Amino acid sequence: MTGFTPFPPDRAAAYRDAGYWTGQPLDWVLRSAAERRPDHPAVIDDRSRFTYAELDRRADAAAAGLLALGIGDGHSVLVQLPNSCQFAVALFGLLRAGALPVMCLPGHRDAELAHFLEVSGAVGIIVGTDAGFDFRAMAERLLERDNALRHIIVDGDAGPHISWSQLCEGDGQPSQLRVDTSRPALLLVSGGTTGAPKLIPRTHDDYVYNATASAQLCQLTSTDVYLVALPAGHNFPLACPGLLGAMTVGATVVFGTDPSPEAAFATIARHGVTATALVPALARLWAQACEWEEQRPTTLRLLQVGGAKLAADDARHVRSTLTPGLQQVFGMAEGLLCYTRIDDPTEILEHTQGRPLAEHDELQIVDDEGVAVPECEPGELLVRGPYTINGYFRAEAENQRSFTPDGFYRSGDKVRRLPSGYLEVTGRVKDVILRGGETISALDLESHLLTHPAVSAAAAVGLPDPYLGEKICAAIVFRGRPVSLAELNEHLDTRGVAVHCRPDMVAPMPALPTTAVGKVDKRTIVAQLRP
Ligand code: OOB
Repeated sequence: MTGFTPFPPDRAAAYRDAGYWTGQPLDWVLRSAAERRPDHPAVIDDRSRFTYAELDRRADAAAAGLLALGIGDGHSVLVQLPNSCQFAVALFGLLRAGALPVMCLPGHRDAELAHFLEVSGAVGIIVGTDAGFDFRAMAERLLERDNALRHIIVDGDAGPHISWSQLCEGDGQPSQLRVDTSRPALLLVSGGTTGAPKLIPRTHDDYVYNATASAQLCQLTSTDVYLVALPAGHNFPLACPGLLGAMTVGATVVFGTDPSPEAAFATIARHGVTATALVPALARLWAQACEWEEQRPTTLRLLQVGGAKLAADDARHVRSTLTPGLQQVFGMAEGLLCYTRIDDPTEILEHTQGRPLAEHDELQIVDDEGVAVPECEPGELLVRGPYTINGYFRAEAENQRSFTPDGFYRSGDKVRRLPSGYLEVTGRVKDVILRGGETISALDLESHLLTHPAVSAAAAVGLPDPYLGEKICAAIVFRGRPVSLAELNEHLDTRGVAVHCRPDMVAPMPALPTTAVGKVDKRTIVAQLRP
């Protein structure tokens, strides 16, 4: 496979010797659960529920259907399905056909998908039909472009295209594939809010480890019920431990399609959900909703929050309203996962973003010159390890920038390592505002703004200014009546925020624009506010 950077042989051997990589293909996660607990509920959505044996059989049927179409053996296929049992059928069906699923999110649109098609050379796309957007029409537009796309497969009304449910109808048994587990099992898409999204090849070996070790760390067991609240194709709900991790222990996975507190709380109550993963904006909303929703989550024992920085005040609020079992997760589709541990003290749970999953995760925290910074000092996080990629898929120029010569991934995240070994994320290397010769950390300012009782969400961005270079704009969602710039700055004054770090303007917004997984999308904010 061209454009895939494998792990170097010496490190691969070390990870095998140390027991991280077991040589199991990713679809084994389902096969082995089906052997151990055939009659246990595996996946549930609003329309259906399958036991492990049923899901296993359906994945086989899907694989046979895909192979009959000529899709298999290294072919890439874009998967853009809503959270549903069919998401799981499609993922395992593709794996068993020997195809390479590209995990798109329902929020992706023409520009992103066209890019994924071009880079992956995908021959097929599997889309759904609900969710208030015409995914089928988008797939048709993509088919007309110059790419390798040949098959549009639709779960729902397929029109002239291939019906997913018909494709899955047979009872064919695909022949047992011999898989090289050091090769990619699937392609994730990068969550970056800057530049074109990149494709991230995750190998069978590293992703099986990712899911299995995460489930172990979170102490998941077969009695757990995991709710997929974020888009299922994102690494966090997919494998940290998410859907795949839940399967490694034979737990039950519930697919939610509406993460609003009202809908999600009802789903949690109906199915006795014990664990889920959210981005901070949703966790904050769920915690606030406990004030007005009658039905609150009572069964949740593990609430993972990650994808962006969770403010300490929000962490405390989440723990007091939703569950004391808050877990902060600092992760990336490229690999590295940091988790707080279940029995960590309050200080760690509320003020840090966890520590690495694996003993063999190698972290460096460096300054602009690439020199290691002293403990507790912020610097850029570089990482390599048993489940961190060694290069983006078919992105030579990007790889030159994003990886050091000895194979460390430059995360672009600014962190400090505390004496406890835990990390605190202090911002993005590039998420700074350059105002009149000063460098202002956007994350820092946002965390101060969020402490004002009238501020529901905040994003600090730099806007061009003829005198200052950039001026500081605070895009803010207010609870009720907007607060003036003067009043906000008074509040920042009482918190001891330096004068040059205070906003020059406030832009009230009904909601902050978000990326496909629900993180604040600053590029769009700047585009909206630029004069
Ligand atoms: C997760 O993955 P991605 O690929 O969508 O985004 C990764 C980036 C990180 O590089 C970092 O900038 C940011 O998202 N991030 C956080 C964070 N968790 C992720 N920033 C501050 N605090 C955190 N806790 O977002 C992701 C993947 C797996 C598990 C969890 C999150």
